[in-house]
Amino acid sequence: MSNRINESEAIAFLEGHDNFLIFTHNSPDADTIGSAIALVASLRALGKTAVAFNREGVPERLAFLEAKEYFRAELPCDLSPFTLVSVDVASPKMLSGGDETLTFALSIDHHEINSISCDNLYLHADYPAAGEIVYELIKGLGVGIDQTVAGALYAAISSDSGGFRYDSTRPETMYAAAELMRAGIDFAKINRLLFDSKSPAQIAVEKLAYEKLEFHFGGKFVLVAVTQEDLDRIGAEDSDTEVLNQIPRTVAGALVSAVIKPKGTLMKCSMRSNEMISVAEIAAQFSGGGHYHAAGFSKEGATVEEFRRLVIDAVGEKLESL
Ligand SMILES: [Mn+2]
Repeated sequence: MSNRINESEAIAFLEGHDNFLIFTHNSPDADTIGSAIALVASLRALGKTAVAFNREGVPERLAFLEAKEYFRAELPCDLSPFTLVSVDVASPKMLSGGDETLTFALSIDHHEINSISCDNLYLHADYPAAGEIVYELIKGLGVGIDQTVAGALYAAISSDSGGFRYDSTRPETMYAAAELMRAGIDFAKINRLLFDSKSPAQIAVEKLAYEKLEFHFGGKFVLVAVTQEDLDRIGAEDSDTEVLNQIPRTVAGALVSAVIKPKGTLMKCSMRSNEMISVAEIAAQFSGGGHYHAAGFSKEGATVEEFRRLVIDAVGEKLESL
Protein backbone atom coordinates (compact mmCIF):
# COMPACT_ATOMS: atom_id res chain seq x y z
CA MET A 1 0.00 0.00 0.00
CA SER A 2 1.29 3.42 -0.86
CA ASN A 3 1.30 6.30 1.57
CA ARG A 4 -0.92 9.21 0.45
CA ILE A 5 1.05 12.38 1.09
CA ASN A 6 0.04 16.04 1.05
CA GLU A 7 1.64 18.99 -0.72
CA SER A 8 4.12 19.94 2.00
CA GLU A 9 5.19 16.30 2.32
CA ALA A 10 5.64 16.07 -1.45
CA ILE A 11 7.77 19.23 -1.42
CA ALA A 12 9.82 17.88 1.50
CA PHE A 13 10.29 14.64 -0.42
CA LEU A 14 11.68 16.45 -3.46
CA GLU A 15 13.92 18.62 -1.26
CA GLY A 16 15.16 15.60 0.70
CA HIS A 17 16.11 13.39 -2.26
CA ASP A 18 18.49 13.54 -5.20
CA ASN A 19 19.40 11.61 -8.36
CA PHE A 20 15.86 11.66 -9.74
CA LEU A 21 14.72 9.42 -12.57
CA ILE A 22 11.31 10.59 -13.69
CA PHE A 23 9.10 8.15 -15.60
CA THR A 24 6.43 9.23 -18.08
CA HIS A 25 3.64 7.12 -19.57
CA ASN A 26 3.67 5.28 -22.89
CA SER A 27 2.03 6.88 -25.93
CA PRO A 28 3.27 10.03 -24.19
CA ASP A 29 1.18 13.20 -24.33
CA ALA A 30 2.00 16.82 -23.56
CA ASP A 31 0.91 16.44 -19.91
CA THR A 32 3.31 13.66 -18.99
CA ILE A 33 6.19 15.09 -21.09
CA GLY A 34 5.65 18.73 -20.06
CA SER A 35 5.31 17.83 -16.38
CA ALA A 36 8.54 15.81 -16.51
CA ILE A 37 10.48 18.58 -18.27
CA ALA A 38 9.32 21.11 -15.66
CA LEU A 39 10.23 18.80 -12.78
CA VAL A 40 13.67 17.97 -14.17
CA ALA A 41 14.50 21.62 -14.95
CA SER A 42 13.35 22.76 -11.50
CA LEU A 43 15.18 20.01 -9.59
CA ARG A 44 18.33 20.83 -11.57
CA ALA A 45 17.86 24.49 -10.64
CA LEU A 46 18.00 23.33 -7.02
CA GLY A 47 21.42 21.77 -7.76
CA LYS A 48 20.08 18.23 -7.95
CA THR A 49 20.65 15.54 -10.57
CA ALA A 50 17.49 14.71 -12.48
CA VAL A 51 16.52 13.21 -15.82
CA ALA A 52 13.22 12.11 -17.37
CA PHE A 53 12.67 8.82 -19.12
CA ASN A 54 10.41 7.50 -21.84
CA ARG A 55 11.13 4.25 -23.64
CA GLU A 56 9.41 5.54 -26.81
CA GLY A 57 11.22 8.87 -26.74
CA VAL A 58 9.36 12.15 -27.17
CA PRO A 59 6.99 12.10 -30.17
CA GLU A 60 7.70 14.38 -33.13
CA ARG A 61 4.49 16.39 -32.62
CA LEU A 62 5.80 17.44 -29.18
CA ALA A 63 9.19 18.47 -30.60
CA PHE A 64 8.34 22.10 -29.80
CA LEU A 65 8.79 21.29 -26.11
CA GLU A 66 12.52 20.84 -26.81
CA ALA A 67 12.74 17.91 -24.42
CA LYS A 68 16.10 16.56 -25.60
CA GLU A 69 18.30 17.76 -22.77
CA TYR A 70 15.80 16.56 -20.16
CA PHE A 71 14.94 13.11 -21.52
CA ARG A 72 16.65 9.82 -22.13
CA ALA A 73 15.25 6.73 -23.87
CA GLU A 74 17.40 4.10 -22.12
CA LEU A 75 17.51 3.12 -18.50
CA PRO A 76 20.73 2.66 -16.54
CA CYS A 77 21.35 -1.05 -15.75
CA ASP A 78 21.34 -0.44 -12.02
CA LEU A 79 18.38 1.60 -10.82
CA SER A 80 19.27 1.35 -7.14
CA PRO A 81 21.09 4.73 -6.85
CA PHE A 82 18.09 6.56 -8.31
CA THR A 83 15.00 8.11 -6.79
CA LEU A 84 12.25 6.75 -9.04
CA VAL A 85 9.34 9.11 -9.62
CA SER A 86 6.39 8.68 -11.98
CA VAL A 87 4.36 11.57 -13.29
CA ASP A 88 0.91 11.32 -14.92
CA VAL A 89 1.20 7.50 -14.99
CA ALA A 90 -2.09 5.98 -13.78
CA SER A 91 -1.27 2.28 -13.89
CA PRO A 92 1.60 -0.16 -14.48
CA LYS A 93 -0.02 -0.85 -17.89
CA MET A 94 0.97 2.68 -18.90
CA LEU A 95 4.61 1.64 -18.51
CA SER A 96 6.41 -0.82 -20.76
CA GLY A 97 9.56 -2.82 -21.34
CA GLY A 98 9.56 -4.43 -17.87
CA ASP A 99 9.05 -1.10 -16.04
CA GLU A 100 5.59 -2.40 -15.04
CA THR A 101 7.19 -4.25 -12.12
CA LEU A 102 9.03 -1.24 -10.66
CA THR A 103 8.13 0.30 -7.33
CA PHE A 104 8.40 4.08 -7.34
CA ALA A 105 9.51 6.24 -4.43
CA LEU A 106 6.92 8.82 -5.45
CA SER A 107 4.01 8.86 -7.88
CA ILE A 108 2.61 12.27 -8.86
CA ASP A 109 -0.74 11.93 -10.60
CA HIS A 110 -4.24 13.24 -11.25
CA HIS A 111 -5.95 9.93 -12.13
CA GLU A 112 -8.39 8.84 -9.45
CA ILE A 113 -7.72 5.14 -10.04
CA ASN A 114 -3.93 5.34 -9.68
CA SER A 115 -2.61 1.79 -9.27
CA ILE A 116 1.12 2.48 -9.54
CA SER A 117 3.26 0.54 -7.10
CA CYS A 118 4.83 3.31 -5.02
CA ASP A 119 5.95 4.21 -1.51
CA ASN A 120 4.39 7.68 -1.67
CA LEU A 121 1.44 8.86 -3.72
CA TYR A 122 0.75 12.54 -4.29
CA LEU A 123 -2.57 12.68 -6.13
CA HIS A 124 -5.15 15.33 -6.94
CA ALA A 125 -7.98 13.60 -8.78
CA ASP A 126 -9.82 16.90 -9.27
CA TYR A 127 -6.98 18.55 -11.21
CA PRO A 128 -7.27 18.61 -15.00
CA ALA A 129 -3.59 17.86 -15.53
CA ALA A 130 -0.54 16.52 -13.73
CA GLY A 131 1.06 19.75 -14.95
CA GLU A 132 -1.04 21.77 -12.53
CA ILE A 133 0.15 19.63 -9.60
CA VAL A 134 3.76 20.05 -10.74
CA TYR A 135 3.22 23.80 -11.10
CA GLU A 136 2.22 24.02 -7.42
CA LEU A 137 5.12 21.81 -6.34
CA ILE A 138 7.63 24.01 -8.19
CA LYS A 139 6.14 27.10 -6.57
CA GLY A 140 6.43 25.35 -3.21
CA LEU A 141 10.07 24.52 -3.90
CA GLY A 142 10.69 28.24 -4.38
CA VAL A 143 12.29 27.79 -7.80
CA GLY A 144 11.75 30.56 -10.33
CA ILE A 145 9.65 29.61 -13.36
CA ASP A 146 11.61 30.40 -16.52
CA GLN A 147 10.29 30.22 -20.08
CA THR A 148 11.21 26.56 -20.54
CA VAL A 149 9.34 25.49 -17.42
CA ALA A 150 6.44 27.84 -18.12
CA GLY A 151 6.06 26.58 -21.70
CA ALA A 152 6.24 22.92 -20.62
CA LEU A 153 3.65 23.41 -17.87
CA TYR A 154 1.34 25.50 -20.03
CA ALA A 155 1.43 22.81 -22.73
CA ALA A 156 0.80 20.10 -20.10
CA ILE A 157 -2.21 21.87 -18.60
CA SER A 158 -3.70 23.19 -21.84
CA SER A 159 -3.39 19.78 -23.47
CA ASP A 160 -5.11 17.75 -20.75
CA SER A 161 -7.82 20.34 -20.11
CA GLY A 162 -8.68 20.50 -23.81
CA GLY A 163 -7.49 24.07 -24.06
CA PHE A 164 -9.14 24.93 -20.70
CA ARG A 165 -12.52 23.75 -21.98
CA TYR A 166 -13.12 20.44 -20.16
CA ASP A 167 -15.14 20.50 -16.95
CA SER A 168 -12.04 19.39 -15.04
CA THR A 169 -10.71 22.94 -15.51
CA ARG A 170 -10.68 24.75 -12.17
CA PRO A 171 -10.61 28.49 -11.44
CA GLU A 172 -7.12 27.81 -10.02
CA THR A 173 -6.16 26.29 -13.37
CA MET A 174 -6.84 29.63 -15.04
CA TYR A 175 -4.77 31.47 -12.41
CA ALA A 176 -1.91 29.03 -12.97
CA ALA A 177 -2.16 29.55 -16.74
CA ALA A 178 -2.20 33.31 -16.25
CA GLU A 179 1.02 33.18 -14.24
CA LEU A 180 2.64 30.94 -16.83
CA MET A 181 1.63 33.45 -19.55
CA ARG A 182 3.41 36.16 -17.57
CA ALA A 183 6.69 34.30 -18.10
CA GLY A 184 6.45 35.52 -21.68
CA ILE A 185 5.69 32.23 -23.39
CA ASP A 186 4.16 32.06 -26.86
CA PHE A 187 0.96 30.41 -25.60
CA ALA A 188 -0.89 30.96 -28.88
CA LYS A 189 1.78 29.00 -30.70
CA ILE A 190 1.66 26.22 -28.08
CA ASN A 191 -2.12 25.94 -28.45
CA ARG A 192 -1.89 25.96 -32.24
CA LEU A 193 0.70 23.18 -32.21
CA LEU A 194 -1.33 21.18 -29.68
CA PHE A 195 -4.76 21.57 -31.25
CA ASP A 196 -4.68 23.07 -34.74
CA SER A 197 -1.76 21.36 -36.39
CA LYS A 198 -2.07 18.00 -38.11
CA SER A 199 0.37 16.02 -40.21
CA PRO A 200 -0.80 14.44 -43.50
CA ALA A 201 -0.71 11.07 -41.66
CA GLN A 202 -3.01 12.45 -38.96
CA ILE A 203 -5.40 13.75 -41.63
CA ALA A 204 -5.44 10.27 -43.19
CA VAL A 205 -6.28 8.83 -39.76
CA GLU A 206 -9.14 11.34 -39.39
CA LYS A 207 -10.50 10.37 -42.79
CA LEU A 208 -10.37 6.73 -41.72
CA ALA A 209 -12.23 7.61 -38.51
CA TYR A 210 -15.07 9.24 -40.45
CA GLU A 211 -15.31 6.20 -42.73
CA LYS A 212 -15.49 3.91 -39.70
CA LEU A 213 -18.04 5.82 -37.58
CA GLU A 214 -20.66 3.46 -36.12
CA PHE A 215 -23.88 4.69 -34.54
CA HIS A 216 -25.49 2.51 -31.86
CA PHE A 217 -28.57 2.84 -29.64
CA GLY A 218 -30.14 5.55 -31.74
CA GLY A 219 -26.89 7.50 -31.90
CA LYS A 220 -26.40 7.65 -28.13
CA PHE A 221 -23.22 5.63 -28.52
CA VAL A 222 -20.76 6.42 -31.30
CA LEU A 223 -17.88 4.08 -31.95
CA VAL A 224 -14.80 3.95 -34.15
CA ALA A 225 -12.98 0.62 -34.35
CA VAL A 226 -9.87 0.34 -36.51
CA THR A 227 -7.72 -2.71 -37.21
CA GLN A 228 -3.96 -2.93 -37.69
CA GLU A 229 -4.65 -3.57 -41.40
CA ASP A 230 -6.59 -0.26 -41.59
CA LEU A 231 -3.67 1.61 -40.03
CA ASP A 232 -1.06 -0.17 -42.17
CA ARG A 233 -3.05 0.61 -45.33
CA ILE A 234 -2.76 4.37 -44.70
CA GLY A 235 0.77 4.09 -43.27
CA ALA A 236 -0.18 5.54 -39.88
CA GLU A 237 2.25 5.32 -36.96
CA ASP A 238 0.92 4.83 -33.46
CA SER A 239 1.65 8.46 -32.61
CA ASP A 240 -0.63 9.58 -35.47
CA THR A 241 -3.67 7.76 -34.11
CA GLU A 242 -4.40 10.03 -31.16
CA VAL A 243 -6.60 12.20 -33.40
CA LEU A 244 -8.98 9.22 -33.69
CA ASN A 245 -10.28 10.03 -30.23
CA GLN A 246 -11.44 13.46 -31.26
CA ILE A 247 -13.83 12.33 -34.01
CA PRO A 248 -16.62 10.24 -32.42
CA ARG A 249 -16.98 12.54 -29.41
CA THR A 250 -17.92 15.49 -31.61
CA VAL A 251 -21.13 13.79 -32.80
CA ALA A 252 -24.14 15.66 -31.44
CA GLY A 253 -26.49 13.49 -29.39
CA ALA A 254 -23.86 10.94 -28.41
CA LEU A 255 -23.77 10.29 -24.66
CA VAL A 256 -20.79 7.98 -24.96
CA SER A 257 -18.11 7.63 -27.60
CA ALA A 258 -15.35 5.09 -27.92
CA VAL A 259 -12.31 4.33 -30.03
CA ILE A 260 -10.93 0.82 -30.36
CA LYS A 261 -7.48 0.45 -31.86
CA PRO A 262 -4.51 -1.90 -31.62
CA LYS A 263 -1.16 -0.87 -30.23
CA GLY A 264 1.35 -3.60 -31.02
CA THR A 265 -0.07 -6.80 -29.53
CA LEU A 266 -2.28 -4.80 -27.18
CA MET A 267 -5.91 -3.94 -27.98
CA LYS A 268 -7.01 -0.61 -26.55
CA CYS A 269 -10.39 1.00 -26.01
CA SER A 270 -10.70 4.61 -24.93
CA MET A 271 -14.06 6.08 -24.04
CA ARG A 272 -15.52 9.53 -23.49
CA SER A 273 -18.85 10.53 -22.04
CA ASN A 274 -20.56 13.87 -22.30
CA GLU A 275 -22.73 13.52 -19.21
CA MET A 276 -24.76 11.08 -17.14
CA ILE A 277 -22.57 8.05 -17.75
CA SER A 278 -19.33 7.25 -15.96
CA VAL A 279 -16.99 5.65 -18.47
CA ALA A 280 -14.60 5.04 -15.56
CA GLU A 281 -17.15 2.49 -14.25
CA ILE A 282 -17.32 0.79 -17.64
CA ALA A 283 -13.52 0.71 -17.88
CA ALA A 284 -13.31 -0.78 -14.37
CA GLN A 285 -15.41 -3.77 -15.53
CA PHE A 286 -12.50 -4.63 -17.82
CA SER A 287 -9.69 -3.81 -15.35
CA GLY A 288 -9.15 -0.40 -16.91
CA GLY A 289 -9.32 3.04 -15.37
CA GLY A 290 -9.61 6.76 -15.85
CA HIS A 291 -11.96 9.58 -15.02
CA TYR A 292 -15.77 9.92 -15.04
CA HIS A 293 -15.75 11.50 -18.53
CA ALA A 294 -12.63 9.86 -19.99
CA ALA A 295 -11.46 6.32 -19.36
CA GLY A 296 -10.17 3.23 -21.09
CA PHE A 297 -9.07 -0.37 -20.90
CA SER A 298 -6.74 -2.66 -22.78
CA LYS A 299 -5.95 -6.34 -23.16
CA GLU A 300 -3.05 -8.27 -24.57
CA GLY A 301 -3.93 -10.30 -27.68
CA ALA A 302 -7.62 -9.30 -27.90
CA THR A 303 -9.18 -8.69 -31.31
CA VAL A 304 -11.00 -5.57 -32.49
CA GLU A 305 -14.18 -7.62 -32.84
CA GLU A 306 -13.99 -8.93 -29.24
CA PHE A 307 -13.57 -5.38 -27.96
CA ARG A 308 -16.43 -4.11 -30.14
CA ARG A 309 -18.82 -6.66 -28.58
CA LEU A 310 -17.59 -5.93 -25.04
CA VAL A 311 -17.94 -2.18 -25.26
CA ILE A 312 -21.25 -2.16 -27.17
CA ASP A 313 -22.79 -4.51 -24.56
CA ALA A 314 -21.37 -2.59 -21.60
CA VAL A 315 -22.47 0.81 -22.92
CA GLY A 316 -25.89 -0.63 -23.83
CA GLU A 317 -26.37 -1.80 -20.25
CA LYS A 318 -25.44 1.63 -18.90
CA LEU A 319 -27.82 3.39 -21.30
CA GLU A 320 -30.64 1.05 -20.27
CA SER A 321 -30.08 1.90 -16.60
CA LEU A 322 -30.55 5.63 -17.18
MN1 LIG B 1 -2.57 13.79 -17.60
